Amino acid sequence: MLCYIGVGSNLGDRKKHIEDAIEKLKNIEGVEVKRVSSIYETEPVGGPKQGKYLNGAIEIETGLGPREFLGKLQDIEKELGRKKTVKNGPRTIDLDILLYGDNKIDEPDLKIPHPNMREREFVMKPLKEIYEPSSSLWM
Ligand code: PH2
Ligand code: MG
Ligand code: MG
Repeated sequence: MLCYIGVGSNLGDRKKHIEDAIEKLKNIEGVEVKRVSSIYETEPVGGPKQGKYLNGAIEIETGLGPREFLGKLQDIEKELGRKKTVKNGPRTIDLDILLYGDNKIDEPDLKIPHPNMREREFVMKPLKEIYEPSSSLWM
C-alpha cells in the first residue's frame, strides 16, 4: 500500500526529532520509506500560543494494515518523548497518516484521509512535492 504521512515538530531540536522519526520508520519491518519532502518552517495553526513548526511529508510503501501502521507511528511518537497535551498544542513529534492508498476510514481515533488536510498549507505544500498521483484521483 502506498501511504503518505505528515510529520511535524515544534519543541526542542525539531530537525533532529524529524530525522530520528524517519530513521525509526526505516527500521520498521514491512515499511519502506520511498520519498521525503523538503522540510518547511511554518506558523502554528490553531491551539494555544506556541512556537513555529517544522513540517514535512513522507511517502511509504507498507504491507501493514492501517491500524497496525498507526500503532507503529504512535510507538515512535512515544519513543521520541511525545507527551499528551492540549489539542493542537506543542509537540516534540507528530506523525499523522494523511492517505493510505485510497482507503477511507472514519473511526473516532483514525480518520483517513486526515481531516482538514486540504485546507492546511503546512500539510499540502510538502505533500504535493512527493505525491504520486497514479494511485488515486483524489486531488
Ligand atoms: N499541527 C497541529 C496544530 N497546528 N501547525 C503547524 N504549522 N504545523 C503542524 O504540524 C500543526 C499545527 C496539530 O497536529
Ligand atoms: Mg497527530
Ligand atoms: Mg497533526
